[in-house]
Amino acid sequence: TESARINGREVRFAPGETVLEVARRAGIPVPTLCEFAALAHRPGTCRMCLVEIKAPGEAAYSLATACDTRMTPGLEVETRSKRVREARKLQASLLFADHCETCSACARHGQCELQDVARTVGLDLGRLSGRYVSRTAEKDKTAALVFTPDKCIRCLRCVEVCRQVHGIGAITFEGIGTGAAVGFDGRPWAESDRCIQCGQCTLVCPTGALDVRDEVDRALDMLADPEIVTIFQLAPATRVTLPEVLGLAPGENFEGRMVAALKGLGADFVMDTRWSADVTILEEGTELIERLERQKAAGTLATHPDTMFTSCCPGWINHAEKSAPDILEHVSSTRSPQAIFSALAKTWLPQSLGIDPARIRVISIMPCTAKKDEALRPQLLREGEARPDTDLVLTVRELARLFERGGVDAASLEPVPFDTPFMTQASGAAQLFATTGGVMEAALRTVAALTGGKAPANLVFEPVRGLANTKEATLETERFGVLRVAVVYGIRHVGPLIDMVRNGTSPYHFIEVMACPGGCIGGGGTAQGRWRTNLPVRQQTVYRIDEELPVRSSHENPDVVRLYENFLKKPGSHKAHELLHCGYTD
Ligand code: HC0
Ligand code: SF4
Repeated sequence: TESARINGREVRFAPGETVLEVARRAGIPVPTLCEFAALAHRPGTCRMCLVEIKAPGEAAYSLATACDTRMTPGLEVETRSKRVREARKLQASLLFADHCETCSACARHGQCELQDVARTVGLDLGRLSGRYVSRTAEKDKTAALVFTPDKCIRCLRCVEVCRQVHGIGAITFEGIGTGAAVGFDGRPWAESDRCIQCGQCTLVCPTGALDVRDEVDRALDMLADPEIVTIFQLAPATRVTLPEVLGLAPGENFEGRMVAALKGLGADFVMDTRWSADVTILEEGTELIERLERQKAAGTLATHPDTMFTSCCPGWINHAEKSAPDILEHVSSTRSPQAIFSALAKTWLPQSLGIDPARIRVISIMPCTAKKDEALRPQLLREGEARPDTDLVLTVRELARLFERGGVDAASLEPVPFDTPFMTQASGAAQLFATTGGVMEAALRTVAALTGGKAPANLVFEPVRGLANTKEATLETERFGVLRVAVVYGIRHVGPLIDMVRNGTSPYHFIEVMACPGGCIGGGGTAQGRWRTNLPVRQQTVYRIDEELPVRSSHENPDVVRLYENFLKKPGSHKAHELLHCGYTD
């Protein structure tokens, strides 16, 4: 290591480190806006990290951006001189010159990185404030997301996250002067032929420029209407991602407190998407086994597998439809657990409990923004129905707002169990859906049991665990010999697998795809800013919940067995196809 000085204090550093990295490690905060460490993103555009530097032999200090200036031996760095403070203050006021200051009505109010920087530098608004805000810029909305151009500070974090995670470049930098902002190929966002609505860009945006469409008031209206029976479904990942949105540390299962808070707000039923994840495994597993039987009969099972992709991630489905429609025949027709839950909440549940289905509103709580988009898919409309089975989808961030607006403090409540014996009981396998590899592990547990497969004694399939982008595993079965599977997240990493399936060289019988880093625990509806750093803890919490549940495999869930006995007859039945499967748009 080499040595340099920051504010007169000696610091050690490794060659190649930036002034910002060394300062951070030394506990010396430097304000930043465009820089995002987890993406190694440091375009130097916001210029908030200005410091003074002087190399050995130089007579005077000069200003430099700490994020993209490399530390050199003997460098003298000043982070709080008067010149530095004045320069940062000026830079901040330039950022506010074309920033629309409707802060009190902004979703990020109170946890906005631009507000934080303004406070750090002691912003003096002066004559520039709001002077160059574009008067024509309008909000650009999709079913799930909202872009407010005059809140964009041109940090390009969103461009980078979309490029690094998905490699599809759905969001780009457009326009000039004060009109410059990110955009979507010059068209309205909803008409992008690349964006998959994953919401990753909303996780890294430092201001309220990119965010989820706020539908909290619609939920409050439904809760307040005495004619409406509200049924909430809580997605597998929501219980492990809510704590961070509430400002707490990750690592706890918040399920019981979520139920308590929703009941406190007047929810009629609070149920569990994990239950329908178990149903998904029975339908998708049956579909897989039927496909394998056909390949066995044709003699192609070992040589030319007819690969099947999972279908539960709506970001992945959007991508397949927009950019790889020719492989849709390889995508499972089984609906996602969200859609399966809602279809049964509008049919089996009211029939069993004697409720008029017309009074029911299903509200999903999801870690995902694309689930709002999925809920509106025309393929999920039941015949003769005008209203989608899933009436409303709230992300975890909106759930926190629902609690705040509704006046409940979820963190302080005593945990309460789910509502009825219907549609709440879940296996550990269903909890695993929350993370990359989890749908696969759940499927392997059940497929092994149904085909004479060799599952590990503790039911933990290690090769599909962890946070690697791409994973592989095999399962030895009596009925089909060795089955090969793959697990992938990030659209960037699914490309090579799509190519293999296209050109007939895929060795895989089954592939799980999730769009977001780490799967749903890294979904676009979770806590902003903490992207990636907290994924390992969220994932370990998921694994722990699986181990704690008495039933570990989907086909052993007694409430799912009852669903088939009383209503659907068997997995893959005519009725199951009508309610629990769907087609796609190519
Ligand atoms: Fe997921 Fe799902 S696991 S996509 O990640 O399959 O959003 O949590 O709800 O539908 O169950 C998200 C999470 C779900 C669905 C389930 C699947
Ligand atoms: Fe890219 Fe996802 Fe944002 Fe669309 S929603 S622009 S795909 S990061």
